[in-house]
Amino acid sequence: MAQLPAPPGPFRRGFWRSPIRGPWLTSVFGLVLLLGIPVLFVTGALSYAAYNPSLGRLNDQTPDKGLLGFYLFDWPTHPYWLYRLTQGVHVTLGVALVPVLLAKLWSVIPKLFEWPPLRSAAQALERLSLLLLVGGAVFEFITGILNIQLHYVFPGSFYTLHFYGAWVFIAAFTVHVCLRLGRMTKALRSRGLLAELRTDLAHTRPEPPDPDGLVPADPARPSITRRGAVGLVGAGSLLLLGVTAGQSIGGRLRGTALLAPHNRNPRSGPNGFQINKTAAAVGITAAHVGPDWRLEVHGRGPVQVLTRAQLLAMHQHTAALPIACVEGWSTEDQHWSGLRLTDLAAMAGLPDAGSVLVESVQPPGPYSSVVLRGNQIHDPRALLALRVNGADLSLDHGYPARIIVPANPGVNNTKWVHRLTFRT
Ligand SMILES: Nc1nc2c(c(=O)[nH]1)N[C@H]1C(S)=C(S)[C@@H](COP(=O)(O)O)O[C@H]1N2
Ligand SMILES: [Mo]
Repeated sequence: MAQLPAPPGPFRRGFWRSPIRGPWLTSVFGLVLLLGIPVLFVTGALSYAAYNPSLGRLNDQTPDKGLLGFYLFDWPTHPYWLYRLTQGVHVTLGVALVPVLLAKLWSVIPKLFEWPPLRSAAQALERLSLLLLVGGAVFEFITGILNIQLHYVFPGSFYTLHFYGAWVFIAAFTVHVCLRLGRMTKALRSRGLLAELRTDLAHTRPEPPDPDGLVPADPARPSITRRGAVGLVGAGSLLLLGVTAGQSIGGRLRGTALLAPHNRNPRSGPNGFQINKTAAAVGITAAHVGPDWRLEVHGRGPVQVLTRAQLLAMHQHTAALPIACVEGWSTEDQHWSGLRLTDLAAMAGLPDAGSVLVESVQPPGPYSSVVLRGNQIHDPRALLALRVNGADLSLDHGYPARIIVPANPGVNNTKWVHRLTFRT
């Protein structure tokens, strides 16, 4: 078959001239991703499980997940900091891996312009899998970062996009690893890391030609060493780590989380910890939560309707629990007090309640209501909180009453609650 000559520009091998591009450098970045991406995938899958998606549409924005939900399990309430840890790792690691991902893509870019584009059925299949791999990676990183930076640019649809994207990506990633692991280990063995870190610019030479065509046919003079390239990417990752991790670790480090939207305690005082959505932002007015506010408790038997004063007159319980948001930030433990959900279930005539529908006064929409599971109701630290750190809840933290449950994703700790419906 006659072969068309490659069009000028990036499709010609002579276009890509970086002398450090080659299997070794690609494999160094590849190895870091090989270690990091499974952690991202597992913590992400856990984050999804933490929403209790099997409890129905209110919790789950991905009702058609089908087989992809095979691994779901009842999200535990122990240890109480579990979601703070898994989601903090997910977000921090995801942000820190961005420079590595970009470097890896840079290192293999000549492959994108392979010519001829379709040589054989096998090669076409391989290119399709690479498209899913690269597309999947870029898609997951972009949707994740948009979500943490812009607070739910796609309310409702983020989970769906990020969840399906994750499965496509991890499938392509697994295929890629199976196909390339051998080549990667060989490439890593071809040069010693320490020797490479000691090589200066004058001694930086291209790798021997490789079957993938990463090594340039017509190398330019080096302008950076491999040590420089690895160091630059590593420094970029460390910098991102340094300006992100504080939002999850908290304490003195909180102020270092310059990249995080919630890097600072908004105020001092008992209610001076992170606020996700303010009352004003979701349309809560004084009328919703003024003296006419009542808590309705539904279950078996007559509906209980209670004022805040009546709730405060009941036996109060306390729990020290953080708020941990899907965006990756979390608070220190706050000291909440209020009524145990398990006591409210008993009051509703369902002491063995298997789930509870929590509804807020917020106009229906994302995060205005949620369903919690039996293990969350019956944990003695699971509260309908009325006060925090010794003061009444502020309006922005959910006054008159909010949910706080150990290890629960922040988004399921509904604020401004006005109705609880317990079910068997
Ligand atoms: N009714 C209602 N409750 C809500 C939200 C909301 O938008 N509406 N946001 C949730 C989210 S995403 C988080 S992270 C926590 C944050 O609680 P905080 O603002 O008190 O820190 O509240 C949750 N409760
Ligand atoms: Mo959140």
